[in-house]
Amino acid sequence: MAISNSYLNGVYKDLSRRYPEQKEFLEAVEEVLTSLVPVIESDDRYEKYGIVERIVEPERAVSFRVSWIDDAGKVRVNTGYRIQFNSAIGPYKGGLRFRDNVTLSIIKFLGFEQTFKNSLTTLPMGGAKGGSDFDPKGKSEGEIMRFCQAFMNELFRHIGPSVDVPAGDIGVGGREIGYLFGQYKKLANNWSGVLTGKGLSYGGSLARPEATGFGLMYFASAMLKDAGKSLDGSKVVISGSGNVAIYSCQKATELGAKVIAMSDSNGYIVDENGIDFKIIKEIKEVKRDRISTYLDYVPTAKYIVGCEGIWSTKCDYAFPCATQNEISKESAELLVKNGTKGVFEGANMPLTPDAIKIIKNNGLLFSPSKASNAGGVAVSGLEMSQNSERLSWSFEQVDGMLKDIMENIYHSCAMAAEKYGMPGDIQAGANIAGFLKVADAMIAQGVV
Ligand code: NDP
Ligand code: 2IT
Repeated sequence: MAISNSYLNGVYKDLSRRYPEQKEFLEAVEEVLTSLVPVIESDDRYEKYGIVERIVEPERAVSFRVSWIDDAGKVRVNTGYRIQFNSAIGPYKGGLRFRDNVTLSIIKFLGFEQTFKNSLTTLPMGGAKGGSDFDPKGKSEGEIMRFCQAFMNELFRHIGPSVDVPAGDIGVGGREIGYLFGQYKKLANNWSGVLTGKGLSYGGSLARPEATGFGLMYFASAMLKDAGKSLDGSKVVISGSGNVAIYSCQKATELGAKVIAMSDSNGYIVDENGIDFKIIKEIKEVKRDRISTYLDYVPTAKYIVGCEGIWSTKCDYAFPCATQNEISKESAELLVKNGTKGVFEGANMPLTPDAIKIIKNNGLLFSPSKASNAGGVAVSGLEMSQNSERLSWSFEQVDGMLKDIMENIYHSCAMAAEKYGMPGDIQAGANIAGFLKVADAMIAQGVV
């Protein structure tokens, strides 16, 4: 369906002509541009200064060869990427994803989304994303370290504390950030906060591991409060069992919800008594094992093969925290049929466009990832501040700031939606509020 504004539609059509194979990137751009119709129609400066055609094109995109040697002595080659999308409001900032399905399209969609997400946090951070089609799963410690070093051998010349500050994402956690940081320091001969998500003993921030999951629940709580509802006493389903999912499970439980299902890419577990996040942490962060082994700890739980089936579990609120497009139209229909009252995105773009339509048309609450998962990058921004002033703040201080930031994001999305005639539409509000700050900075800085 065409976007109902000729300028926006023209930009989108031109982009689809140039990058027809970049499915995820085009999906993300279409979603944002569709929300911007009332903004473009109420202010002609955005068209006059070519803001939309500039904002959909990365300022710089680097693709590079990563060569490393596996434990058997064989030379292996992967593709590395860093897409520096937009630096209007601050240095490029965004995670690195290591997973076998990584493509240029996926990194571009993530970098594009990051630009608006970072703007919503109110902290001075531009948008970027990077990664590689390397999957740490099943690799030895030595292989992971050698891969991270080889990746940084190229990346180091493109980053810096006031240039571009990468962090983690799927497949990149504290362990990988440590190896990447060590190699950066060696090559650059410079000890600076060039990555976030660092270990506590070398410049990391308290509450960064928890930030995305905790932030998601702070955001959902603010949205539910406005709707006269609460997580307390509710049944919740969270997909994934990685960084975002684990700390979402912890905070949801602390707020009185019962988390009854979680998954990995092989299948999902159901525990009607409430999943203990400490067990998931042990399985995934310490043993690096499969979620099916939850049954060794809780024999009364159930394990079902296949990950998308998790959305057939009856719950009050759903939190997709695994990966893009994990909720299809059919899964969205199941959620509606089962009486789910809200869907809050923890992963980036976990609902397909059709699934979002079904959720919204049936009156469920819906929060888009660029708003509700902004807690991770927000605390990354706070880690950068702490590194700059060479101090470290207490857990309570960082967690308190995170909660304030997430509540502010919710209110600024709600206000933008209201102002542009779409009250309650947090998806549109997030796109508009995120866009305005970046677009106004781009206008002020001229055509560059
Ligand atoms: P992790 O690598 O820590 O965890 C990813 C989890 O998702 C793993 O449990 C993985 O299982 C599972 N998974 C992957 N694909 C599927 C699938 N198709 N169905 C079910 N489970 C699947 O990544 P993160 O938790 O860091 O990231 C999760 C999502 O959150 C991503 O979309 C990421 O972009 C987003 N995000 C992350 C932030 C962060 O700070 N880390 C911040 C904001 C967003 P398996 O073990 O089988 O691979
Ligand atoms: O998608 C995301 O916001 C992240 N993976 C976190 C990025 C960051 O720089 O902390």
